Amino acid sequence: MGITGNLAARLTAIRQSSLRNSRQTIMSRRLQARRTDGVDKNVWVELTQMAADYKAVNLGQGFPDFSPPPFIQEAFHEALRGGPPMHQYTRAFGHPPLVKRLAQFFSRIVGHEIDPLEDILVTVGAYQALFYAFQALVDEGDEVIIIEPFFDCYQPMAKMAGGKAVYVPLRPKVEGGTVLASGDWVLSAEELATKFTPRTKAVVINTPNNPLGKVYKTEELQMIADLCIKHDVLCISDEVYEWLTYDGAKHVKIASLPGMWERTITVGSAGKTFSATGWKVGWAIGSGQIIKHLKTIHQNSVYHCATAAQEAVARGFEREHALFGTPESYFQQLPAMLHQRRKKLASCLESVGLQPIMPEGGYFMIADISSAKVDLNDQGTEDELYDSRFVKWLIKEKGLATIPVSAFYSPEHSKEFDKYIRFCFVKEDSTLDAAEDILRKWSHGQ
Ligand code: IK2
Repeated sequence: MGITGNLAARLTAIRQSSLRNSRQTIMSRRLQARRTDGVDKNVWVELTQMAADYKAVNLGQGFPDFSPPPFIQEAFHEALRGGPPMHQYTRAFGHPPLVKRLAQFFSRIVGHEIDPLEDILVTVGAYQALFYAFQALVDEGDEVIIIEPFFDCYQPMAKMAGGKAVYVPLRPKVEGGTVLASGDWVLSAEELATKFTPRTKAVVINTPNNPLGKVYKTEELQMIADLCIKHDVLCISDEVYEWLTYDGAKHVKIASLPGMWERTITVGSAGKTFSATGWKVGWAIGSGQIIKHLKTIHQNSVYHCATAAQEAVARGFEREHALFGTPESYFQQLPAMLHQRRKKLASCLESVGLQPIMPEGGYFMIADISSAKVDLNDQGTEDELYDSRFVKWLIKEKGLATIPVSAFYSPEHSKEFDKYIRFCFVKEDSTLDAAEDILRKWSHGQ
């Protein structure tokens, strides 16, 4: 090999070595952004898969296994047949007919004239409205007060925005030795007051609550509102189950209380409203001064939600506006139907010795499993909480899927609440019958 050949070989060797080094640099670099640390586990992903793997009767995840009402299905079909505009982008912050209907519908409930273009943002489900609220409003180091038990995504969303979750639990007030209803779980005003600091940016509430079914009373909301106003703090109010209340419980919007419209982001879900969770249409409603910041996140990330689904939801609200308060309204019919299913599930649980906590609202019922005698030694990992191991046992050995209630608590408090599991009763009667069959056979030792 001549001088030129030597040089070429050396250059190739240098190039290969620098390529190897740069590959090593990439491989040794941290692949993951810190905001994803510790939020990688997700109860829905894990248990939904497990329920499918074991073909379990599914009272786990909160979705109806029956069809949405015909009028809303027809509205979607019509939207799809509505020509090119229904298949293309619409207004980024919400399809005009939908924001118009939402403003018309909710203005009378909130007692405030809602501006369809300024005060509403349509999102991909309530999940995204919540995500935007955290991203747009919470800064590095801000504190967010979360009332336990809580829909599990609030904590990772606060963390991913750089904030810190601060927890305050609803505590069961025990009378005569048993807690029988979700209304018996109460928030201590004194305890909540101690959680506010100069870094507190927002309080998150969820009424009707998932998983407990608690429907906050006006006095309870007023107490929270007074503290928000006193400390000049925002309120993120997750009200996806707003139409689902039972036994005379009344849903009240915290945004309707004096001084709260200006500081509340109310989150809603067409999925829960019209029993069509797969459509993933949701919204955030609040003062334009706040919503404009959520819009900033939206226009720089998702930009736009599916047009035809928004059109269908607009038609659904148009119908419900006309029928509001009448027996034909779906917002009357759905809770009436679910009231029966809730009673059916409660009596089944009682009959097999699992004490249910009767929910005043929502999709779910939690039940005390402390009296169930089950050998869980082979289930889950050693550090896994009792309810989580119990739920896995129930799926694998009995073919029934439920959700552990500790998943709705902070790591600090989950151990105290690991003797409850959550059942979804928004299911066909035949699904509830199949669950009852499993529970009865189990209680008879089969
Ligand atoms: N907020 C709450 C309180 C929810 O329960 C949900 C839906 N979660 O249901 C899953 C379960 O608990 O089994 C949402 C927000 C999200 O709503 P959407 O489906 O509109 O994004």
